Amino acid sequence: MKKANLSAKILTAATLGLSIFTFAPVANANSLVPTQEGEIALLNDDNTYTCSSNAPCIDTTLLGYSVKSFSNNSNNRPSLLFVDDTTTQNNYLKSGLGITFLITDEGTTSDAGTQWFRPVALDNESGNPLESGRLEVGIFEFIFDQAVNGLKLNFFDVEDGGFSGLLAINGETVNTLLGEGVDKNIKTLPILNNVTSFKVQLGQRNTVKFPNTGDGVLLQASVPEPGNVVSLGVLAVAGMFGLRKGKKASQVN
Ligand SMILES: [Ca+2]
Ligand SMILES: [Ca+2]
Ligand SMILES: [Ca+2]
Repeated sequence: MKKANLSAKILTAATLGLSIFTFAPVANANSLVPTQEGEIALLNDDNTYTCSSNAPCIDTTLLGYSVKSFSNNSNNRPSLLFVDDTTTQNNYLKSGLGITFLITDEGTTSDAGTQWFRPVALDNESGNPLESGRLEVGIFEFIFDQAVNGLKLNFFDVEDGGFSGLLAINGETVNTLLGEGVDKNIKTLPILNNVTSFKVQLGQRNTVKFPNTGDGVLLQASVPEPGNVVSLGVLAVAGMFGLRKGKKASQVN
């Protein structure tokens, strides 16, 4: 990429970030969901960060937290995590295979104009995205640089009960699992305080209600106080371009 192009790209993105910040409603100002669509760079055991697709790679350390992905019995390949808004269709590639987020998903369509964490389940054997990246199932731990108060978690579209919810807080098992709900429901957990980390399960593969696919679930997280998390557009944009020094996010297509 030519230098001029890169500068123009950063400028465009920075302008976009700023406008998102300027016009964001107060209620969303402290969302932990990055405002840009793309893939969350996941924390590895060796303290490096990895994106696995050609989507914009988002460095959440600039927002004060890191995300780890976990396997379980039905999901023995840790899932990927994206930020998605159904206003746009997205076409990404992982190792040449498509991850396509539609404006209307087959089962899990959030309202346009709202950003959600969106898991992408991978095939246990091949590691390929299931359902073209549209099976929204995974287990993730969010680890904060500093403890946060007033943490609010919204789960979108929990239709099959007993799988999705909070698995652990600050490393201690809690298993607050959500019951089933109607299509497009949003379930909010009681506010959590003094949180250094939380682990959630989003959805489940091959459930009783959805034996051939699974129950897809999305997540939002937010905090009430501006001082809690250094979020806001410019920093998120800086993260996308890997401008932070010290921690590296590698990208593998
Ligand atoms: Ca989208
Ligand atoms: Ca889906
Ligand atoms: Ca669902």
